[in-house]
Amino acid sequence: MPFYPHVTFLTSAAEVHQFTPDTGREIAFAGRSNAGKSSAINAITERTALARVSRTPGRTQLINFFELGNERRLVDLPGYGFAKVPERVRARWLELMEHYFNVRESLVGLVLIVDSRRGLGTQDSAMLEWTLASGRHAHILLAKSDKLNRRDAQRVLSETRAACSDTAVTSQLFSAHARTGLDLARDVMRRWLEEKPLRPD
Ligand SMILES: Nc1nc2c(ncn2[C@@H]2O[C@H](COP(=O)(O)OP(=O)(O)O)[C@@H](O)[C@H]2O)c(=O)[nH]1
Ligand SMILES: [Mg+2]
Repeated sequence: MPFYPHVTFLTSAAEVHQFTPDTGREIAFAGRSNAGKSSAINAITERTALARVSRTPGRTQLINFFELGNERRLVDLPGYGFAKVPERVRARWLELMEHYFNVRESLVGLVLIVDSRRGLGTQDSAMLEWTLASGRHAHILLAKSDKLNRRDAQRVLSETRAACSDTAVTSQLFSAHARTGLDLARDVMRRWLEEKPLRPD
């Protein structure tokens, strides 16, 4: 039984006016290109090709919206950090992200996908700061943890938690291929999507 049995693709947006209506709640997935974001989305939703697993990273500069049901959405943000992306594409990415974070009232939290072999990078930290500064939740998936032995996996988890110890950011090990950490990630998402607003609207 899939965790989100009714998940469907809604739309791809390159501009603010193409965003889906800003109602209900949504969780955004972000990360460096090739960090394992599409694989994580597919594993968490039990779909094989909901988010395309790309072999040419850094090409998609679109925000993809998926409906989970009951006005709850999962949002696939364009990846960053790909070295060969021209400067104007980078600037465009920044502009789109700024717009998204600034206007999107239904955005409750960010799931940040970090390759567990690389650990947190500068841009990852910037994404976290952005999220926290706007009063939203953040959770890190240390992805592809099947590539690490147990000791190294625990080390990167400890380091990540230490780096975030002054904040409310949580983190966990995750592997789409080995299918580990799926339930923990889903629990975090469920809490964010279901929790009561601070001020009832
Ligand atoms: N070993 C391993 N490889 C993974 C895992 N998740 C993704 N990958 C590989 O990493 C590459 C990038 O994955 P993708 O999901 O497209 O990353 P994205 O660019 O962040 O969306 C692909 O070759 C995937 O097969 C994982 O859990 N374990
Ligand atoms: Mg992808």
